[in-house]
Amino acid sequence: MKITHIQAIEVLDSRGNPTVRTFVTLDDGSVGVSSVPSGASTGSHEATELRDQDPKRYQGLGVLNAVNNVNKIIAPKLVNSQSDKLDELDKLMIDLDGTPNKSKLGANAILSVSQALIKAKAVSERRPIWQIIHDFYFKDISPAYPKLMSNVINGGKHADWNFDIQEFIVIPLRQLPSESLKVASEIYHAIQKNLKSKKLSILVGDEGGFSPALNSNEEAFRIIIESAESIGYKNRKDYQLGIDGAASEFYKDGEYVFKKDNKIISGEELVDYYLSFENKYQVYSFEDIFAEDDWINWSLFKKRFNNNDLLVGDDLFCTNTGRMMMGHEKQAANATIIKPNQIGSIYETAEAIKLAKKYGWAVAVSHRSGETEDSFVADLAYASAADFLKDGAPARSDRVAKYNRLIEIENKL
Ligand code: 2PG
Ligand code: MG
Repeated sequence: MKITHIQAIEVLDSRGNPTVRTFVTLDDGSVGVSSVPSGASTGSHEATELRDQDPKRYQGLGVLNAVNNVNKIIAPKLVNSQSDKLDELDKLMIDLDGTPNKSKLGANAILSVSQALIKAKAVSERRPIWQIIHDFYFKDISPAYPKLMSNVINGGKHADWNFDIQEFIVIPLRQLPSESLKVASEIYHAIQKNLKSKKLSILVGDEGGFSPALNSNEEAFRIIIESAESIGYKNRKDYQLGIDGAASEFYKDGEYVFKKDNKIISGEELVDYYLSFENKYQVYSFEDIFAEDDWINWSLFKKRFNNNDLLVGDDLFCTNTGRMMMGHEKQAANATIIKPNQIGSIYETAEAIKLAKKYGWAVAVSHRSGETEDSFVADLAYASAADFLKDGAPARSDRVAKYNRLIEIENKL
């Protein structure tokens, strides 16, 4: 099919900040629409999210320049091209940008087109989005349902007053998305009931998880375990626990500052602190527990922790194959987060997933804290047989959109 029209507009994300939405039209009339998400605890090695920096609009967060780059620079180049060669179209946009981190056109601009092209192809061929992604990028592997990583207690930058650790995550141990979602939702509501009974707040953070005024970071584990037990779910058998430290956010001058626990500790002491989570609460997944360039402590923890558990690089890798190669060489992790907007195109995202699989790492395709109703990552997770789909709480439309999309896929719709 020929691409006949590409148009981007500025819309809002779940935090109420501007983001890019792009419409790609093909000559049979098929339209693909896609919006890009936005992070709060962003890694410094991420591709550029182009913001206008005009203080007179949206506190400088407008994306009219990125929108303009789609409409005035990308569209004239891509319109009239064939839509089938998805990777070549992505490479064309990467070349058009010409910078190592997409700082000219913006990763938000390029990714919105990259995703909308796939969606337009899906509409045109009357096939699900995951099938287009699978057949184009992952045809050597069978699609598979990811397990869910559901962020039920929010701290760090997503609930900017409370826990230093950004996310406390429940990972249901079920095969089907519908069964996993039921476990996550039931635990989420058990936590809500438990907090209410303790006269604690049930207000939520950016990803829909609760952010109660507990006395320490660790107490969040006890709340989750106690709540889950109250409805018959036993840690390890029914679900695993995970954290996302987003530790770059509390790394200051070579030390880690835990405001909640009133302590400042070194990287080596932090290794012991996290190992105590593994022993005391059977925490299974450890994401971004050290700062994004603190390679030494990543590798130290990897040596000392139970290697059946997960040490997950997010800001550490930024969905960037170059960073992943460094991580492999340094034995710094055994799993990676995959966020398309960290790198800025689906072609490069697919390359990162393939590399992670080659290394034998677990793959967690992920949302961002600022999301939209676009559920592209659910299709990507299934198409690439990712081990996990990381999303927020099983509540709020921006988060539930991805979970519900997996349920649609499970029901072959
Ligand atoms: C993370 C994400 C998503 P943000 O750190 O993993 O949970 O947060 O999008 O703010 O980077
Ligand atoms: Mg993270």
